[in-house]
Amino acid sequence: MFLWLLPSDDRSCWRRCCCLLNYLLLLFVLCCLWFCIRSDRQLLGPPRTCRSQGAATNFSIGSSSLQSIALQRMLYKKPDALKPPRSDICTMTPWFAPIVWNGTYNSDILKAQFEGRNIHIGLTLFAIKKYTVFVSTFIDTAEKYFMVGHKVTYYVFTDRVSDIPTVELAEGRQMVVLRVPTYQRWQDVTMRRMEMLRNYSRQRFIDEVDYLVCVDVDMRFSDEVGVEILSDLFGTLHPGMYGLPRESYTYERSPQSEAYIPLDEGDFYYAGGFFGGNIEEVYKLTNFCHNAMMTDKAKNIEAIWHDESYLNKFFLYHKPTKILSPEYLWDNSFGIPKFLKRRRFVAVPKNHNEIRN
Ligand code: 4GW
Ligand code: MN
Repeated sequence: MFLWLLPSDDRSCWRRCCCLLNYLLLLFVLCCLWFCIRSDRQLLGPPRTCRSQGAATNFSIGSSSLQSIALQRMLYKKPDALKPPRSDICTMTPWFAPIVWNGTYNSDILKAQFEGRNIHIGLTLFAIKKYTVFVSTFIDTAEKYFMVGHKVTYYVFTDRVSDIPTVELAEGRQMVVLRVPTYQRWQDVTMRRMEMLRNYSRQRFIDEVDYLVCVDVDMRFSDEVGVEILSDLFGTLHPGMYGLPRESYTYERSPQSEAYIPLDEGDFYYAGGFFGGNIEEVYKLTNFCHNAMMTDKAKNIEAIWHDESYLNKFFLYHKPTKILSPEYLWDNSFGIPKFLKRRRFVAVPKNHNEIRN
């Protein structure tokens, strides 16, 4: 309003000055804006998109994505940092792989962790020659206890496709029967499982399932086996050898064999009848075992406990990330020791003469 007090020449001069100032201000704001956008790009690398979904925000940076999650309240018994849940058994290896025993984990917490991941588990079993008689009990009991509520595919390897019974399966579960060759020698029947698992891992399992669980067929499930067993690579303590000193483990002791383990080495004795993990790890395991067997075969040697000996060699130098206690592979002929709170997967007694001839 003071402009009106000035002479008219001076007034138009002031107007021009104000106009110029406005232009400069606009230029300054544009410069700032450009600078902000540029520095933001340099900090984050490739272009960034941000989607807002209520409370959750997802960022895609290049090919990876960062997600925010909704937190869920849960009520359960508090863990005690100064008191282990059980003191009668060992629950952790020196390489920090948990040993899974009843009473050491909370399955509600584990279930919540797996919820929404929609995992698919492959359970492999071999029923060659007369071992087809074990299939129906195996599947019936697995339907009741094995990974209930999860997607499961039973892969049944057999040379007698027509002997495999059709079993009614729960929703989300299916059976795939795979015809495989048989071998004359029984040692080859058990050992060649490694080769077939290796081949199918790279041909098929890698595209179909997230985890593989590879077990003996002469077994029945008699209690829950769930996501607590899952890990990148897991093995199981042999029910006959968990408490022994390493020198008495029945490892292969001949230095000529690929399965050789010296007397001063060894952590545990793992059972050949229950191992697994993700497909990459199961591939490494089965590929190693098969190749080691072939190397020995070329030298006309075979490890003392066949596939189990090569499995033990592999686990010694490529340690499992989780270990299952003998709850997961028990044989009632060993009695029922006090520490064994559950028997989840138990050997079906077999008439050796009848079944193996
Ligand atoms: C001796 O005559 C035999 S036959 C030893 C094993 C045989 C065998 C094993 C067989 O004829 N058919 C067969 O399918 N298998 C598979 O190998 C089957 O999945 C079985 O569970 C697995 C290991 O053999 P196994 O259960 O008899 O071994 P152990 O007694 O040590 O659990
Ligand atoms: Mn068996």
